[in-house]
Formats: sequence, C-alpha cells, structure tokens
Amino acid sequence: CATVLAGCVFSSVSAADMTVGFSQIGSESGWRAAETTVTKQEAEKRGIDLKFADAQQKQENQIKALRSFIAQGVDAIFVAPVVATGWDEVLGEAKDAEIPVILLDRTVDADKSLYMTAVTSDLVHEGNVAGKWLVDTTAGKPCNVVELQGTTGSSPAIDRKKGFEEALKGHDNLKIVRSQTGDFTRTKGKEVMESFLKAENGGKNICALYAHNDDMAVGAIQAIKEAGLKPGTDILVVSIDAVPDIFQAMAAGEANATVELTPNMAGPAFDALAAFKKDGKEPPKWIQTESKLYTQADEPQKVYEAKKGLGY
Ligand code: GZL
Repeated sequence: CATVLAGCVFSSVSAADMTVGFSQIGSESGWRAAETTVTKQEAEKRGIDLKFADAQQKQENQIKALRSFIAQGVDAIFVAPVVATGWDEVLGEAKDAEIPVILLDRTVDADKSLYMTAVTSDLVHEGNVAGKWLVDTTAGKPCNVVELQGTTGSSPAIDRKKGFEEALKGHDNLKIVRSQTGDFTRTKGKEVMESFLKAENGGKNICALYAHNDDMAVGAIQAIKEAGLKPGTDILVVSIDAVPDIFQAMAAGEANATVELTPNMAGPAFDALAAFKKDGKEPPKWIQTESKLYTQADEPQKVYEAKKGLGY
C-alpha cells in the first residue's frame, strides 16, 4: 500500500471493520457442519466479525435471524436458505436497509435484485452426474431405483431430482420405483430406506439407491445391511456431497459413487463482498463451485484420510 497510499486510504474498507450476519440452516448433515466450520475459519482469516445463527432447519427462524441482523445494522448477510420460497419480504427489508445479501449453497425463487450473488454448485449437474454414472454402470441391465430426496422445497432437492431424471431419459432399463424425502439426515434416510425395502420384496426388487446427500445414503446403508443385503453390490449406492464417511463406506465396498460439493462457499462469498466494499464492484449473480465424481476406483481410503478433519 505504501506506493498507492491514496488508493489504500480511500478504497480499503478493511475486513476487520466488517460484521457479517450468517443465517445457517442447522446441522442436519456432515456437509452442513463442515460448511459452518469452514465459514467461521474463513471469517477468522479475514478478521471479520461473524454473527452466527442456527435455524434448526426452520425457515421462520432464518427470517427472524435476518430481521435481527438488519436491526443490528450488519455490513452484509449470508444465508443458506432452507427452502426456495417465502423470502421476498425479508430480502426486500434487507435491500431497503442497503445491506447486501449473499446466498450460500442453495438458491431462492425471488427476484435476483434481492440478493447480491449466490455461491452454489450446479445442483442440476450434480444430479446429472449421479444419473450418468448409474446409466453407465447398469449398461442397459434392468434396474429399479429408489430415491431419497433432500428437504422438500429446497433447491438441491428440486434440482438434483431434475438432473438425475434428465440423465435417465431414454434409458428405459432404469426405473425410479420409489422416491421420498429423507430431509438430508441419516436418521430419516435410514427410516425411509427401511420402508422402501419392506415395500419392495425385502429389497430384492431394488437394484440401486440414489440419495441427494451422503448422510441419507449412510443411513440407508445401515438399513440395507439390517435387511440382510449387501449395499454396494446387491443395491448400488450413489449420492452427493463427498463427506469422509461415504469414502469409508466406499472403501468397505458398501457405497459406489459420490459427487463432491465443497463446504467452502464462504471463501468466494467473502471475496466478492470485499471487492464490492472496496470499489463497488458487483459480482455475477451466480458464483459456481466445482462438482467432481468419485468412485471406488479413486482410492477412497486415501480420500477419507485426506478429508477427515477438514471441518466435518
Ligand atoms: C447442497 C446443500 C445440501 C447438502 C446437504 O448445496 O444445500 O444441504 O448436499 C445439506 O448435505 O443438508
């Protein structure tokens, strides 16, 4: 800064002066817990004062938190919106208060002028990658699929279903015979998989499980084993997130594939915010994070060792 003192003096609202309110959904999955840990680490790195609010997966708690952040006059709001609808009013209040809002890992059905940017993966693409893996793996063989959907009305549940179904189009050997929400949790994933197994001849009619996240898949794997079947062989298992525990299951031959979702949505969000605060530069409306397929061929035990402890 020594050489461009003027620029520094006028342009750098140093991060240390910034307060950001973060409305987090809850801790429904290992991935969600990692996102919280990483967001706090990213704030710490930048000297940002992060006000954290856990909504216990209830939208009304998120709306209350946003109103509280607005009343406190925070410099910006981050929100991971539990469901896609019902945000217009409170986002309008943030806009009126001239507080920029950044969406993390999920999107909302609201006018794009109501938020600065959304930092998310391509959720449709994730479902598509999972579906394509199953198409390739079954190679035309008849295969009844059961699906554990994410939280009803959330953008990942809607988009991951859409992408998966698109991949299966034209491959009539693959049929989704049961599809129900497991709310992104292990407990519910196990419960719903138990009902699928009972309804499908003890699981003998089921060839594959597609779970919208690894936590539901891990719960379902337990149910499959308790039904006396081998997950990963009797019933193929494909899911999304790439949390450490799914790699442990893969290493044991009990899961087959996962699509990686980075828990670090906050890094790009903080960077976009800093650029905006520095010189008013608006980011694009979507900052997309990468998605990568992992299978049993990718040395899952090694990946598990590398990932565990990264906030999960
Ligand atoms: C997806 C994210 C999902 C994760 C789940 O972007 O919103 O929420 O896939 C989490 O693990 O519950």
